[in-house]
Amino acid sequence: MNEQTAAPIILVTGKMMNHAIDRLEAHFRLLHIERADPALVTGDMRSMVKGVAANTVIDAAFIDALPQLQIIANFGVGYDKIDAEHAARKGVMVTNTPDVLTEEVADVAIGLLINTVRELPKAENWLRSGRWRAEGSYPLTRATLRGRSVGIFGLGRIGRAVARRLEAFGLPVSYHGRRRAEDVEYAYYPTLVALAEAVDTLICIAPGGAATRHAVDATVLRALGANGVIINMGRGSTVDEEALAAALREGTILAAGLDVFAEEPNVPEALLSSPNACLLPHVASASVHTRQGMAELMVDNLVAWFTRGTPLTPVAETAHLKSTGG
Ligand code: NAP
Ligand code: 8YV
Repeated sequence: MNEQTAAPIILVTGKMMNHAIDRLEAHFRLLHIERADPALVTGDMRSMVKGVAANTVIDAAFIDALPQLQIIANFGVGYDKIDAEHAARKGVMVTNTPDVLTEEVADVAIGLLINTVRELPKAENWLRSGRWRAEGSYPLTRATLRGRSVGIFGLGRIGRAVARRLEAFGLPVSYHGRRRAEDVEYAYYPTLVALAEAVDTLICIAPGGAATRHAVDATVLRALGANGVIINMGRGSTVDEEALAAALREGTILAAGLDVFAEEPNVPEALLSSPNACLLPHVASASVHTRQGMAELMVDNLVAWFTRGTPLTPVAETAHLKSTGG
């Protein structure tokens, strides 16, 4: 595939880091599109594009606009932006980037938890703005990690890495998912409300999509209680942001730490102005080390598909598909 004329054509959607582009260019011929909009698909794209390297939404209409498409390689482990069910129906493989970001994201989950509970960003601002010198020590934080009990919504690869860290912090862990995990001893709750009732700290690291949309709603927030802290690392869509802003405002819960939002990069004003929300711009995997690892796995999936007909990390919806070659 190094021979440029024989190399398959890959369409890169959205902005992709240079490391990914360099690795893609070593194996493929590339075309670029700003966003995956069927109206922007040219005749050349229609007739030649066999793979997509995706960093944008890829919906059914875009998949249909590329009749030669064989594979969509997503830059990221969460693939709620890709219509994987439609891809499966059309025989189009979808891959994601699991594992290579697990520990990094778990590190940031713990960092965000500590920042939220112990108010470290606000304390730093206190120092930088001269208030330490002018007014004295930063006020004692109302909250502490000590004595907390943590529930994890989505005990998958990242959820487990977070749980291992929490164990080292001496905090009890329990979880909710669609099924009990037989290989862990953490307490399992069959509903999210039951989990929220049992803990005072909820860490969400479940995938986005229809099945989890607004899973964290006003009822779950009430169940978490007045000492409650919620950390969302998964997807913004899993939390009802309006209900969350109201819960923060009214003291239904104590604080929230959010790395993800429903309409990124737009963050609701009610959260921006909330003094007890600690907000990050979706940075959990955003180190050079980890983003390069993700880029490599994304490209390796494309290379494996076009050289041997099976990708390294297919998503569940398309794992059964076989390459027909060509
Ligand atoms: P994973 O290993 O597939 O874990 C997902 C977990 O969620 C599984 O334990 C699954 O358990 C549970 N789950 C799935 N659907 C559910 C549902 N409808 N209700 C309740 N639980 C459900 O994935 P991962 O590698 O840990 O990544 C998890 C998510 O983190 C990604 O999908 C992505 O959205 C997010 N993420 C965010 C960042 C960031 O930068 N903030 C970075 C990486 C990943 P069951 O199958 O037993 O239900
Ligand atoms: C990335 C992520 O920020 O992997 C995921 O699911 O949310 C993050 O690692 C994102 O995919 C890159 O755009």
